[in-house]
Amino acid sequence: MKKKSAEEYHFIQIEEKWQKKWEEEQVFSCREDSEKSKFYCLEMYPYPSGRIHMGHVRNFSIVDVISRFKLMRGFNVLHPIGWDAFGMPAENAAIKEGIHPRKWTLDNIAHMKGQLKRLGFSYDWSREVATCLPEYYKWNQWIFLRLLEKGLAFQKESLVNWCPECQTVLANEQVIGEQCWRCDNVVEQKNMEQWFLKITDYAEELLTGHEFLEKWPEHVLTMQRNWIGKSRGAHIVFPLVHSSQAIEVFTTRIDTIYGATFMVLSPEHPLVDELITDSPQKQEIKEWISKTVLALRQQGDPGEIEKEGIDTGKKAVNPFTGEEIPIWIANYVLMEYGTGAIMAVPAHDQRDFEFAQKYGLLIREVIVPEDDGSQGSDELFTDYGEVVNSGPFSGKTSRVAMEEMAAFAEEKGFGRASIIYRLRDWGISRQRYWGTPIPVIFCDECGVVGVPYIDLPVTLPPDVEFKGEEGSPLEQSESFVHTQCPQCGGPARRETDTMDTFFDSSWYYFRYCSPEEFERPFTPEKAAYWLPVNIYVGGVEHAILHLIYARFFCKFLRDFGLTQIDEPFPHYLSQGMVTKNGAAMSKSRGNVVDPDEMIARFGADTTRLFILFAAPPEKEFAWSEKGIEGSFRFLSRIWTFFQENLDLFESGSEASSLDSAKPKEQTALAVKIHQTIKKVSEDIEKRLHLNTAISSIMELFNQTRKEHEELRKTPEGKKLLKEALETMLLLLSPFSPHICEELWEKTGHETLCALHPWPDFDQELALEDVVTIVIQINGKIRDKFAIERNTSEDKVTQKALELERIQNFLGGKEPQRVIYIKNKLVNIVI
Ligand code: ANZ
Ligand code: ZN
Repeated sequence: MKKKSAEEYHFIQIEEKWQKKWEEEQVFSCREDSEKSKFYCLEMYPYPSGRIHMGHVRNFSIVDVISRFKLMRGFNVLHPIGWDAFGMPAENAAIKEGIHPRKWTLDNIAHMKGQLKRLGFSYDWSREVATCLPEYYKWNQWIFLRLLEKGLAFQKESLVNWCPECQTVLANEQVIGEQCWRCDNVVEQKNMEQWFLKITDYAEELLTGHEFLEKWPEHVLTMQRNWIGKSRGAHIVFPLVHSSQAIEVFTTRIDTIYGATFMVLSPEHPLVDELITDSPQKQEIKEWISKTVLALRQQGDPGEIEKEGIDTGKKAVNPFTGEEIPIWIANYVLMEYGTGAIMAVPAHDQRDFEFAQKYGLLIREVIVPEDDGSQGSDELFTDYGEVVNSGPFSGKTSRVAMEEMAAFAEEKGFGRASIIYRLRDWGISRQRYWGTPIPVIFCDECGVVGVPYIDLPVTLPPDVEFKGEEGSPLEQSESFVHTQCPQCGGPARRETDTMDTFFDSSWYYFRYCSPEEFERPFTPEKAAYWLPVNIYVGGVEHAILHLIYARFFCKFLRDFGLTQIDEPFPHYLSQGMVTKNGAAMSKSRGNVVDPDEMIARFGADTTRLFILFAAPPEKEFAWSEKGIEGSFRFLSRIWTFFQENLDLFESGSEASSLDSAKPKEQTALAVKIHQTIKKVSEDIEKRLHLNTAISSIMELFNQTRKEHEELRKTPEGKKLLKEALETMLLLLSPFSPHICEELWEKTGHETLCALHPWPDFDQELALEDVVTIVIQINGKIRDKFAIERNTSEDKVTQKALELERIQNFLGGKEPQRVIYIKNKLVNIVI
């Protein structure tokens, strides 16, 4: 048989051709359809920095495979994309290069959009959002006003981290060491009125909601749990001696209160001023405090700094012992946690112990190990145990004492059992231009007035200069700042702070459900159809903040009656890093691989295939030149092999193998085909092991190549060969969609491969280790079937007797005897 000379693999033309076709035919646009099951695939939308990087390619390729697979599986798939388009880099670029942030951002989006299109991702582009456009950020403002009405947005004076270089307030997590996360400049402290969202109202639900997040990586749940930081304990009030004031503390160990021999206040505690007001060392103490506050603020982890303190000279009364104990100020007590004051128990708390030793303070033991007698270790006993030296509570266990002491305090009116959280309210004010203006007006007469809904959006004024000097550029815009009070009509000022961009990303997945909605942030009915997101994929760097904020948004939007779901992302996959030469790809290391270059050299199909093949999604992925060449060779071989076998599909040859009922021919290749379908389906669907899915497609290809000469000799063989080839295209198409479309077309299909139903596998053929059982009746072969090796005799004979052909031969007669030869033969004697 004459083979055609192979046409070359011109991936550039092929990829362009199919991208155009998918777009023209709007193959991936979707709309609600109650008849169909929906599947919402989501990746973390990118920041339009200017160029797509390999981390994006990896993230988006993973989601694209799932999305295309689900589409072929018959789901109504929503796979949207958009841009996290506000933020500092745009403004910094404006300062440095004199380009307006809007132009810089939109140009970047246009460029990156082209890159995404060249990668052939199956987005519904009609749903694209960019958060920097008024049609999006109008709804940030709308949501903010709702929060304001409900008391969930409020203003508070607070010390903030201030980056003098970026001219903005930074969240604590944006301060790394003492430096700004973006520009590495040393961060300073500033006191300012800031807007906060009351996320702490949802602290408990954010914890209990973990119950519904079974499909989240355990380490991410742990990070969130620690971030929320729930502690059970008690609040206890210690009255001051010679004053009617009192200090309230939070403790998790009220059972140790008889050992509380001094108290410690945070240097920022509001009582400090009053306590030292008549102290002879007042000046000295004040200086020490301001020095310490600064050092504390600049230090990432206060656990690491040397403990230092100063005596106020004042005393408080331990309400349990009646004892007067000294009040100190120290750097290891934080104002942001609990009440900013502690009762110090140096015998049972490591920090208090170190402090007491350093300053010669009283140490009194009040807890001993329960199973005593054992090693009288020198180490501090910080565990629960038996309470001693504690008046009426002596002899009780810690647990019992904790309950009884809290009850006693409550009865006497100086305390109560309580729960606190480490989670703080979310400061959203940023002194920047390139963000959503907070829709609030300040009026001397009326105070803080929300902008009326009909006046939304409050748009960013174009008349600003970006000089990078002190203050927000918005403050410099006269047209923006000066306005009328919506209540009294008098002259008023606009808020010039803009919102943290995490606000934008907390609900964009709602907006995708109805990007055209113009009366509300999204259409509740549409959101009800699409949400929750079925799978969310993104980097672990967003595991705490973004995911907690998004969960918080979902919960209050539910309480506002806009959605019914409690959790937006029941399944979250955190994809691993992309590295090269052992380090994360980064410009500063100079080990960045440019996706555009790879697309130009090898094609999008190869780039996608390689990035998915070399590691499972959640693991680190190491870039290698050899690796991508290997993936290219694989696709080239597939290309060539199809060219050599196209004659099988020419007119006159039989119709597609997939369209006709398949004979369950027992050959190694038939088994391999069905095993591969099973493996690839389950690897994608159940385990997300995209890498092993690809390797099994490669195995199928290799086996097909090995057997094809032989198969071409018979009509049945040809048919099987065709089945193998077509199956391969269908299985490979979520990974490398363009080449598959091209070959699908070349093999005579008129519909798109991307829309073809995913192949089903034959249960019997797909069994892992299969044997063929021959059935004889009175010594003559009558039928055969496949079954898993070492299936029990009962099952095998039962199955044999049930086969239609055998039933026909038996004609209703009971067999006299059934003989089974293991894994080979069933002989029925009649
Ligand atoms: C007395 C005591 C005795 C404590 C003892 C511990 C052990 P978690 O578990 O993290 O909630 N604490 C309270 N507020 C503080 C603050 N603002 N800065 C620093 N430390 C603070 O820790 C609660 C414990 O941390 C509290 O219980 C308090 O010390 C301390 F044997 O009170 B404990
Ligand atoms: Zn007014």
